[in-house]
Amino acid sequence: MRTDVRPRADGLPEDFVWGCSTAAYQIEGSTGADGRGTSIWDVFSRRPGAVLGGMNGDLACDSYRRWKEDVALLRELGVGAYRFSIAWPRIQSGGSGSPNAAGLDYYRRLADGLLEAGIEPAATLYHWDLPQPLEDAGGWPERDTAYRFADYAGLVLRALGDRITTWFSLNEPWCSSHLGYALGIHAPGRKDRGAAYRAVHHLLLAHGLAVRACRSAAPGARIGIVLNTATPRPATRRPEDRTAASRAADERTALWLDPLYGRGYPERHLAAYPEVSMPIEDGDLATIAEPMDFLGVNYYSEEAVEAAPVGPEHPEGFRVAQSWREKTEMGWDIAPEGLGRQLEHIASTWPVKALYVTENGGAFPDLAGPDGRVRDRDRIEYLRSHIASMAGAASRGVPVRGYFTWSLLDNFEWSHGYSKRFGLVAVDLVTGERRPKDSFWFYRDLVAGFGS
Ligand code: GCO
Repeated sequence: MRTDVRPRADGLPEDFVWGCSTAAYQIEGSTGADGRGTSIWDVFSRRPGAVLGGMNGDLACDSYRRWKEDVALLRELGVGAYRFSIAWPRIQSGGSGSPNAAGLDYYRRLADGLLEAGIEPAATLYHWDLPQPLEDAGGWPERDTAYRFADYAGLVLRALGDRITTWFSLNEPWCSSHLGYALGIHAPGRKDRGAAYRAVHHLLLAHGLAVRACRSAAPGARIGIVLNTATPRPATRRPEDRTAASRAADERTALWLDPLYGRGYPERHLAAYPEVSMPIEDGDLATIAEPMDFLGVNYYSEEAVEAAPVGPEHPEGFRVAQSWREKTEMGWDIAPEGLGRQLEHIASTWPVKALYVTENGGAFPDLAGPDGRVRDRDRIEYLRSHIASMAGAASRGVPVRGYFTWSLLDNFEWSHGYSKRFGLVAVDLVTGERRPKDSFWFYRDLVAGFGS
């Protein structure tokens, strides 16, 4: 841990960064504007039954046109950074070839607007919106997709690396591989575990190639990856539940962090699933383990798992166990102590130089009163308790350097459409009007109190 940082009473370093996170497909809208190509989410969201109510991101929060309003909200919050994602189809409409100038210009304007407001732009290169032509050519299970991503990353870093100096290669690659290719509940909606594990490898390879691209195209920038790690506990002491928990933890954590930190894939996990194999070629593991500047961790909940009969619903042989705990609107247990536990587990198991909590937040009912005000006390308590848990881990030596809440705005929550609201700010889907909730003012005061 850096010793030059004076730990504060709350354990967080003086230069701790507070921020908010969003993602392109979830907030931008304008999916047909200015040369943007089609992504797998544009296609998947139109598949009958894929998304609640047949909703999609065509309009979303209209942030492509209203980005100045979003920057003004961030400025009012007083945050030090804003994590957004760059839509690959805006930069290369078909996923390869020369860049779309209008797409680069949009992100240049957004970055400049943030910098003028004293807010650091922090960009995610891939937040799930793969250009559809690349999926038509096989998608992440195909090695070539990793090379296409490397070209895209190099192009963006060369164009924007002077304005944006904090980069995240991928957001939650587990969601891309397992939800997109094994369980089929996210785009592209395939159910093929073999394809999912080929996707695991090519996503990690893509990340490593992007780190190399960053070192050459934007030498002054920093880059990491964002993972939704999890270390579920066994529901009972039964041996089968303990095995289930270790398999679930490996799938969500070691399967990713072991290769990223030069340890190769966890043999225990691959031995548990002999039907899948990793298409490793010479040099791949070294590429994947290219040193990162930091690790982003998304945390929402901590669950217990139990053994489940292997089948279409539970191909891995485990499932989340029922629990008595209070839950968010997503049905996820509210377990603030799990955040500190997760951060300490990661910091004590892998040689992580610096950690950011890149997403943390909760979906709640958010009923507006007759005055239109959303008194989201439940979200305030969720944020307060999780931030306290994170600060506790920091006071015990975990090198956590920043916290980004999910999310600035209510937005398109993937297969749930717009039915689940995570924002500090409510968005009227007809008028586009942004209305800060009580949690917005809570977060503003918390940031002001900590400094940012
Ligand atoms: C994710 C994504 C976000 C989600 C958020 C709430 O990590 O899943 O980054 O796009 O909206 O996590 O589910």
